[in-house]
Amino acid sequence: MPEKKPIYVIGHRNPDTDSICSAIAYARLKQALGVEDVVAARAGEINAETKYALETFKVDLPYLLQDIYPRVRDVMLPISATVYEQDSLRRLGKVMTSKNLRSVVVVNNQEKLAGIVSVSDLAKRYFQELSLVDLSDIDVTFGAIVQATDGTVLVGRDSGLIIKGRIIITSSSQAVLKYGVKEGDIIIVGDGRDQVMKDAIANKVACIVMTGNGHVSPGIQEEARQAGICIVTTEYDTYTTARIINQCMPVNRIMQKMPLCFSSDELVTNITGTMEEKRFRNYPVLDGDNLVGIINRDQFLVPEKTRLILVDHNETAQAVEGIDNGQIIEIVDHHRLGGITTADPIYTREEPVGCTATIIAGMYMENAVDIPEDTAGILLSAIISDTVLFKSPTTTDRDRRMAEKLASIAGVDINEYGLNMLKAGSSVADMPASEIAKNDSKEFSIGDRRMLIGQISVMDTAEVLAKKDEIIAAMTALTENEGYSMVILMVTDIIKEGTELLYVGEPKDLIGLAFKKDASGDSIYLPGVMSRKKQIVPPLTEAGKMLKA
Ligand SMILES: [Mn+2]
Repeated sequence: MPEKKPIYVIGHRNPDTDSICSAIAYARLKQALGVEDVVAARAGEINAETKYALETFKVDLPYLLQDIYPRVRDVMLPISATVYEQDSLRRLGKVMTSKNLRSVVVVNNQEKLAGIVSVSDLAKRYFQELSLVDLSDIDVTFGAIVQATDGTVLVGRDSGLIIKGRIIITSSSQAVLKYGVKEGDIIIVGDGRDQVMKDAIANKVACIVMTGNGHVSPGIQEEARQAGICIVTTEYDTYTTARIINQCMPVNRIMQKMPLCFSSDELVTNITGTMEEKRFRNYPVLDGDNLVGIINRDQFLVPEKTRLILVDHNETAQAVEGIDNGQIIEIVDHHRLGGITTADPIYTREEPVGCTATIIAGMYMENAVDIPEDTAGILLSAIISDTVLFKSPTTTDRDRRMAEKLASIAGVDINEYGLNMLKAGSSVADMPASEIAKNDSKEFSIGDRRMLIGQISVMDTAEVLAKKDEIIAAMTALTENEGYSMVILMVTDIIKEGTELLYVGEPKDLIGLAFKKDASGDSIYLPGVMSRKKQIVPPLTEAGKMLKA
C-alpha cells in the first residue's frame, strides 16, 4: 500500500517570505499541538530575501511540492508475489494458483525486475511442448527439478547446478541401453529397479528421479554420492512425474523480458495513453531500479487526496499546481477571497492584517505555545517583508505590535535586521530581465481577464529601470506564451515609497481607468503605492467592472 501522505502546509506559487515562513511556523505550531504528519512545504523556489531570512535564523527549507497531481505510486497495487527467473514453471503455476494471479512479476537473484509472465505464456508453453524435453539448450537447475517434481533430495548437489541432458523414463536395463542413457541425462525410475540405477550411475547420468516414493538402498545412495550424481524421490507415480517434470523449465524461458514498466514518480495522466495503446494487463512499477508495485489495467486504486493547509493565499490560480486533486482542510490568510470552493466545511481564518505571520504568531499565543527563537525570527522576517518594514498601507497596529514581540524573542533589532533583509532581497544586479519580469508574480482574474501581477521591491529603482526595455520585452513574451490579457510589474521603491508600474497587453484603458492617468505608454509612476493587494488589485477590479459595462 502507498504510505499515508502527510498534511502539507503550503503558501502560494512564486513563494515570498510570508508564504515560506508562515508555512514553516504553522506546521511547527500544529506539531506542537500534537497533530502528526504535518509537513511544511513550498510551491516553488525561494527568493533571495527569504534565503537571507532562513539562513539568518538557521531554519531549513520546506519540502518542495511541485504539484499534487496523482502519481503512479498513488494508484499502484502492492506486489503480492514474485518468482525468480530460475524458478521452475511448476513453482510459477503454484504461485499463480495460490494467489489467484493472472500474471506474476519475475525477479533476478538481486530482487530486481527481470520480466513478467502471464497465464497465457504458460498456456502457450503447454500446447507447444507435449513431449519430454531435451534440456541441452535450457538452463535447468537441479533445484528446478526438485521443485518440478515436489521432490525430496536424497543425494544432493548445489541447487544451482545446471543440468543439460535429456529426460528419459527407464523401466529396465534394456531401456538404459536402448535410449543410450548417457552422461548428464535425467532418468525417471520406479521402485525395485536397483539394476537400472546402477547402470545409470555407471553411465554418469546427472540425476535420478525415483517415483512413488520408492526405495533407494543405502548402497546405491553411496555410489551416487561418490559419482556426484543427484537422487531425488517424489511421491508421484511415473506417469505423473513424467508429465510434471517438464515444468522444471525455468520461468525465464517463457517470460517477457524487459516488460514495459512505469516509474513510481510518473504522472498517472502520462501512462493512461500508453496503457490503452499496449493493452497489457499488468505493468511493473519501479522506483529507481527497485520494484515497488504493479499497475493493473483493470484495478486502479483511487488515489488518496493530498491534504493541504493553505497559508498566505486562497485563490486556486495562485495555489500549488494540481490543487483540484487536493483536499484543502484549512486556510490561514490575509488576502481577498478569490472564489475558492470546497467539498467539505473547512477551518478558515482570513484577517485583514499586513501579513499571515501576524495571524500565526497570534495563534501560538492563543494556544499558549511558546514561540521558539528561530520561529520568531522567521515570523518577524515575514512581517517585515509583507509590510515593507511597516511602510506599506496594509500595515496594521497588530503587525507592528507582533513584530516587536517577535523581535525581542528572536533577539534582533527590527530596523537593522529589516533593512539588511530587504537589501538582500532587492539586489537585481545578477537577475536576468526575464526573471525580474515575473518576480513575485501572482495570477488574478480581473473580470474575465487573466492577469499576471508581479512585484519587485528595491532600495533604488534605477538599477531595475535601466533594464526596462528588456523587462518589457520579457513581459510581452510572457503575455503571448502564457495567454495572459496583461502582465503587470510593480517596481516598488522601498525608500521613496512609490511604485513604477510597468505593463504590457490589453486593454491599457484598464490601467488608465484604475489609476486615473494617461496609460497609453508602458509605464506610470504611482507615488505612495507599495501594496499589490491593497493598492493595485482593488482599483483594477473596479476598473474591470466599469470597462465591462
Ligand atoms: Mn502575505
